[in-house]
Amino acid sequence: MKRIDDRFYIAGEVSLEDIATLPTQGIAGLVNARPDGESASQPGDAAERTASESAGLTYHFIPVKVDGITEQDVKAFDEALAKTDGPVLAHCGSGRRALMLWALAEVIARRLEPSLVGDVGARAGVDLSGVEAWLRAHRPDLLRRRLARVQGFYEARTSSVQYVVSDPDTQRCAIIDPVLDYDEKSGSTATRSADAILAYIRQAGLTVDWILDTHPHADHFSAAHYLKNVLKCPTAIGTHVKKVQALWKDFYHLGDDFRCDGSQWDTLFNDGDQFKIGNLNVRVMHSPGHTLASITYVVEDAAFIHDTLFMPDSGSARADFPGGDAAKLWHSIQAILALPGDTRLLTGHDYRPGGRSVRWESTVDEQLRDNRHVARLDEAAFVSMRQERDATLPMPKLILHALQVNIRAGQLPEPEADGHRFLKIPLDRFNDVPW
Ligand SMILES: N[C@@H](CCC(=O)N[C@@H](CS)C(=O)NCC(=O)O)C(=O)O
Ligand SMILES: [Fe+2]
Repeated sequence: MKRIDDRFYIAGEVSLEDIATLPTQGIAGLVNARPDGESASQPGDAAERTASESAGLTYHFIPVKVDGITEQDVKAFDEALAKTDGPVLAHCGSGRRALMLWALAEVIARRLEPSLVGDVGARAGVDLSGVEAWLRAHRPDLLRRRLARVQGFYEARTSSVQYVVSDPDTQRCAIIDPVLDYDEKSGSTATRSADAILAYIRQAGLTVDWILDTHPHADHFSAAHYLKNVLKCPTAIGTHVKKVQALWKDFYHLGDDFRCDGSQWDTLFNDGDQFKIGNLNVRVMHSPGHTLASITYVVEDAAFIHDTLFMPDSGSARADFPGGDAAKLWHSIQAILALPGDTRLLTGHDYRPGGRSVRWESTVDEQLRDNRHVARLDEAAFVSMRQERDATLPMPKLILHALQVNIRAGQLPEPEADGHRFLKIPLDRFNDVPW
């Protein structure tokens, strides 16, 4: 007898003596999933029913063959478990059909992710590959990845795209890469962009679970801090932001009171971390190259790829900021392009080549076919193209303004004695760069 969880156990063939001892092992019900006459030694339906009843067990006969399980069988099995007040033992010849019925019932009731069925089988030492085949044949809807609802917001001053990704079932959402407006000519800040996101969230009736940044931006201020104050919900970024903080602490000659431990965010994500937005599954991919700390959020069928790839006609992000690395960017891009071909890719900027109208969504297949920096190129060609091009690019207009704010999770410098905030601009830290 193998324990699957507190309420469910499986076994291969059982004898009438075994059945008599089940109540002493805490079992309240028996499901017999084995058709009569499969082996000479099996007691069979009638004898097992009598033995169960005299032991005080509930008894259900749901005979199935591996290739012949019907939806009706799964339903009957689910009801048998629901009707039994206590743990159930299900058996067949080896336990495999018993566990298949259980896994199918759990998946259909949405208590178990189809992708986790294999792990259940591995833990029990049972081959459950038949479950996916069954789902493909009978319930393909359950295998389809859930669709994330994505709303993009274009911020024209810095050509940035901000996102709200939400779960249509639960109305929970995350905000990704929100911009705090800044006019460098007057030194004015504003929350117009962030407030437009808040208005959408309110109008759509969404609840915000997360404020996420993909990387410490070099061209605009993050609105994460402002939104956290309004929404009282956690902020997050990639864990390697600590290295970016250390790098820029030196550039800005910050004092020891500036902590390079990422504590300015509530959560720091590692490569492979998983979390949920409502019922949507999110997986974090470390995507360095543009910055040391860049991450991609893969939300079901939508990946927020920030500054790795732009739209196919625009190519890719630069890799020449402190901590940038063109070869690492190539590998990060390859990992993104290894996602399923219909994955929606949501980029972090659209510089509208040729003045075309703004676009921010592509797919893996489109990028593989058309991206002008990546399609049909190898790593060496990409790296030399990127390095040549980066050598011609002036620093972003706001890089020195933005990083000192963004390494503090979007918190502006504290006001000085006169009540005003000041930015600090290091001079002559970037030499030999185009102006
Ligand atoms: N002109 C823009 C340039 C911004 C910029 O450098 N953007 C980065 C992303 S943060 C990039 O990858 N640009 C690619 C390119 O310009 O080719 C500015 O001054 O803000
Ligand atoms: Fe960027």
